[in-house]
Amino acid sequence: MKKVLSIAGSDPSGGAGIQVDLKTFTVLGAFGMAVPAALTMQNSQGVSGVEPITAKILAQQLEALFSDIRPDAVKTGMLLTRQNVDMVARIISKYKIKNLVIDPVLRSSSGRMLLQPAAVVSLKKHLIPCALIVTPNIPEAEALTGTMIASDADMDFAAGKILDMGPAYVLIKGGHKKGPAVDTLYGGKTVLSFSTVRQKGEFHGTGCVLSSAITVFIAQGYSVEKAVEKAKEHVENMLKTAKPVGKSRTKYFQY
Ligand code: PXL
Repeated sequence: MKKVLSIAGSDPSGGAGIQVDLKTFTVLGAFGMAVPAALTMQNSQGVSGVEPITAKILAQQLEALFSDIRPDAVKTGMLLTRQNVDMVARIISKYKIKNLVIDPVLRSSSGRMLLQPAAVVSLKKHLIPCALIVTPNIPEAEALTGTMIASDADMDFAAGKILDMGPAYVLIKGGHKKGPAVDTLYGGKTVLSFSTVRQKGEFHGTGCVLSSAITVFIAQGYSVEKAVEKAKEHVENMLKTAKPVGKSRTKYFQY
């Protein structure tokens, strides 16, 4: 049995954050664990509030877990504060967690800030160096590197800057660009592009599901390249059956 952990925000509507991470872990055959680093108040119409879990309580949750159970892979999502980013980095280093997937969540689709600006520096300096793979979308890659990404050359340049921070791989998700959705994986022997047909509609939690699926496949022993390929397949399948759950047209993954 492979054990995987999500350290991320709570989305009570069940479409993103630790709730959807656990659903993804379960459906892909892993034993899922979850530590909330922040709470969100939200429904299908958007995020109306965010509240951090204190770094002290975050540390107590992680220490209780890691002193007993060793996860095969860990992902981080919404961490909200600099203190939480630093605490996660400290504990991940202390327990020598190697299979770390970082989804550098900055904002919700509705535009709400999910990582405080002061935390971006800590993410780059302390947490990203511990990662096996970081999975930014284009706005996140721009924020991490302080560069604009308008062309393929811009994306290559930004990927190089993120790899310089120390992770083994970076997957830049092209969904925020016009045209076909192409995700590009840097860090292996060759640059790999994963292109998918763009699905109609607005979706909630796509990034969370992708990074969770990558985490499971890495725990199961797949190479990063294969884990990304299989995770992309999973997301593509889930997009086909996604449905609105509330008053907005935003679609949620149906597990
Ligand atoms: O998809 C980004 C995201 C991550 N984590 C939590 C969220 C959201 C978006 O709303 O609520 C908890």
